[in-house]
Amino acid sequence: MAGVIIVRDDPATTPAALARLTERVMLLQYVNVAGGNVGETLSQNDEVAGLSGSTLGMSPSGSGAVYLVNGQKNPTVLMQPGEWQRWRLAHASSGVNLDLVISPGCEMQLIATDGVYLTDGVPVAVTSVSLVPGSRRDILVRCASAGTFALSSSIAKVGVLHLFPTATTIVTVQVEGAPVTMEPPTSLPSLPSYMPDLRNVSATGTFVVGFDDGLVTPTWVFIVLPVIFVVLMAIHIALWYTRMLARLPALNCLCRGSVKTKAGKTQPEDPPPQNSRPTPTIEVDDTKAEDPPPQQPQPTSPSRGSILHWLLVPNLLVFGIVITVLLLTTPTDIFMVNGEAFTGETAFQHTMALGSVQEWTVDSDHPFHIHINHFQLISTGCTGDCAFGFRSGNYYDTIMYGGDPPNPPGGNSIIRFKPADYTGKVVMHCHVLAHEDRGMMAVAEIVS
Ligand SMILES: [Cu+2]
Repeated sequence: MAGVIIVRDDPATTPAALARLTERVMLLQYVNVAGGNVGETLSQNDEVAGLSGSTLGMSPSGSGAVYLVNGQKNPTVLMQPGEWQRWRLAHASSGVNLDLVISPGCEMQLIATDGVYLTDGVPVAVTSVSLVPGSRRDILVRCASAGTFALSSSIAKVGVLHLFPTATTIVTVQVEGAPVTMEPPTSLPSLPSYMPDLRNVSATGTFVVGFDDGLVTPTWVFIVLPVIFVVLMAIHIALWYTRMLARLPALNCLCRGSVKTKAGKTQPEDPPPQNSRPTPTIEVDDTKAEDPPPQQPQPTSPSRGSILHWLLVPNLLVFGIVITVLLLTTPTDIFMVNGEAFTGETAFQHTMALGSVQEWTVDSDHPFHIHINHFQLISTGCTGDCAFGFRSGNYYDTIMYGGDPPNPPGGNSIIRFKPADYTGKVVMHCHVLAHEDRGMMAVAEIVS
């Protein structure tokens, strides 16, 4: 379940050309009626876990993945030819990126990112609008002439993490009626005072955010394994000293002693252990297949050394099986921030002072999201435009993939922000729900 909260602009400071636009609020939700996320299993991403097996009346081809807009599949938006509308897009996906394009004949301008107008105060013409999990984008849209157009998911960036992989119409745009002549807004409301332009401001606090994941064996395994080994050896030694195995003489005879054949061949044997008793020699006639069976050895007293040796084999075998099973079955995929899976809300990884200028270096392979304070993107790590459209200078609360292709993956973003008036805990995390819930979350603290 998801919804949208709109914080309205102050009418006194909103440009008239912006205020008069017809608004469309579009809550975009990824749903996979076949179960699971793009490239993931249902257990890793269970947006519709409770609906597994149901198609909700939808029968999409392929993966079964669809986008719903305000709960509808491919709704129709009405516009007049030449009309500019303001669309507020909110991406309520827990783990899939979406790249939107519009049909030729229509155009889009970006005016706000994650609820904040562009820092430079002017709309920017864009050919696509990319949304990572949790992104919000406000865009201006116009189609010049009557007809049916489409806002569609693009597959141009397939290969970028978790992109919705199907070229699908998300919204049908029906343009009809009397043409209108409109000019788009040329200016945007100023940002609030707590979102200053920090591009040329020196930082007074720094922090590095690194995202990692990998298979980790739980600590208890490394405690249990030596305990099991000690127990096995204790049983082994106890049995030996109490001579319980003296009741199993046959076993002893099978493992010790030489076997000499009538043909003079001597079967391989292990060297006798030290302090062991003399071992019996068994005469075996192997010259004829029909020869009578060899004389059965007489029960003898077991050798302590040989029993110890014999018991070591099953002991080590059991221990080897236990090690193998535990090491193969217990590791889980742990997601971490700076090498630590989330351990608690007071395990602060960073402390910052109210009013300081924070400069963070953020590993942008995962969608980094932080609560309380939006941040200004200072540097993306991309050569040219990032594949997901992130631009330095704008404010965001979620960014990802500063190292978009064709740049090398693993690029870092530089962000700055100024904690303004809130003191206390601040949560930061990967905005892929399945990663966050498996530990990719951390807390920082703002102090006065
Ligand atoms: Cu992640």
